[in-house]
Amino acid sequence: MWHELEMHAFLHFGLNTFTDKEWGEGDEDPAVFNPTAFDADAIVLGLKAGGLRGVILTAKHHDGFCLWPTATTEYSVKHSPWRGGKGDVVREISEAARRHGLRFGIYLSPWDRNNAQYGASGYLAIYRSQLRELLTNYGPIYEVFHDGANGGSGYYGGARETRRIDKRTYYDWPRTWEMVRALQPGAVIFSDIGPDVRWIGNESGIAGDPCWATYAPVAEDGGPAAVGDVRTKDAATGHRNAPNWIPAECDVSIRPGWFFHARENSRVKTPAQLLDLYFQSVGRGANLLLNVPPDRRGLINEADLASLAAFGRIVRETFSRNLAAGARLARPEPMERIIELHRPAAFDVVRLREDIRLGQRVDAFAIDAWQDGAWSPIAEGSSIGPRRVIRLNGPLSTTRVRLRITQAAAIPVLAEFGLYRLAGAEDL
Ligand code: FUL
Repeated sequence: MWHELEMHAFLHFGLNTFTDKEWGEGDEDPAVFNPTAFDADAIVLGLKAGGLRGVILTAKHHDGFCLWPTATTEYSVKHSPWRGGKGDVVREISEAARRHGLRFGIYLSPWDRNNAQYGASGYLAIYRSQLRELLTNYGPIYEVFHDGANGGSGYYGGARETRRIDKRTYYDWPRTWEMVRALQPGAVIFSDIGPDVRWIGNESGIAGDPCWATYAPVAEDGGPAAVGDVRTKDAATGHRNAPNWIPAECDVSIRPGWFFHARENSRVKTPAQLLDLYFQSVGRGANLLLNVPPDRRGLINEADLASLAAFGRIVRETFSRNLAAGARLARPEPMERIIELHRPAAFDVVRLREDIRLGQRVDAFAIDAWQDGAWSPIAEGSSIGPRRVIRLNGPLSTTRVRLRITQAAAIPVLAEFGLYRLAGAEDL
């Protein structure tokens, strides 16, 4: 299911939205959290127009401020003027997501710059209680996102000091993950090394090429990675034949920052930039986690909405019509397929998908088009996995297209060999 999402949304929202910061210190006044027109339905519908099929909310960022009325700390929306202290952003976004058919996931920062106990063992019980609240009170959760940024200076209940933790041991992740499994068996767990989904290793939205879903986490020094390691090696490409299925997620913001800053309104990524990211992430078999931060009204800003809507329309229209649908499969060999179209069709996008229930089998492939009485090569690549979407330099008109699997670990089982025409790209 997770692979089928292809694109989902990140919502960075909290005190930083109102203080114009990226990382709050943990001493900001909860009273500043006061969106004037918060509308979860409008937010979710804006994301949906962009083709995003899930939404992960920063229930708590590094500053420790909780967007739901948690019992674990006073540092939450309970002490904000918004909805008279009775508001719950997690509730409103999760319900709106369900109403509009998007999955709902949570980001809960392990680093907490507000909590007096951060750095000591007592904090772990607090972190797990927060997670428990989020995993029990808000319906099905599809992804739990554990951020790797950890430890440093902070307010820490007034201590105002620097606290360093041992990332490998402090959080005792395996126990926390057990709890996630027990409470939300359908959720995938994201962290820098998995266990279910891995970080691609950059925040620019770009996967490696190839990008294998299999991966054996390696530490930067080349040794095996331990739980809690950040910046592992080879995360962008994964490893061919590694024993674990840990597909990659590409997180990137539609703006320079993760949180909303009015000064960045003119630097929202354009539909053309989003489309490039689509091909470099989704197109290589990873998922794109696109951050769209609500503004101080509690709405997605008009600039972001416009870009998202135009991008979403291009993707939707492009893939709504497979030009190879109904074509004759002239050569249906596992290692070579030729599709014959009834009439010449112009396409500029090819989409391949493997049936990943049987694993990732293809090591290399090439695509040719029949032109002027001979086969002419138009694309080649290595990993396919959940998908490979190739954008050609320009539209190509032909009646026959050939796919050759030039290397495979086992008999390839394809779920799709589709041809598409980029829709509306002339407007970009
Ligand atoms: C990073 C954080 O430090 C950023 O603020 C943001 O939340 C990003 C998604 O992850 O590690």
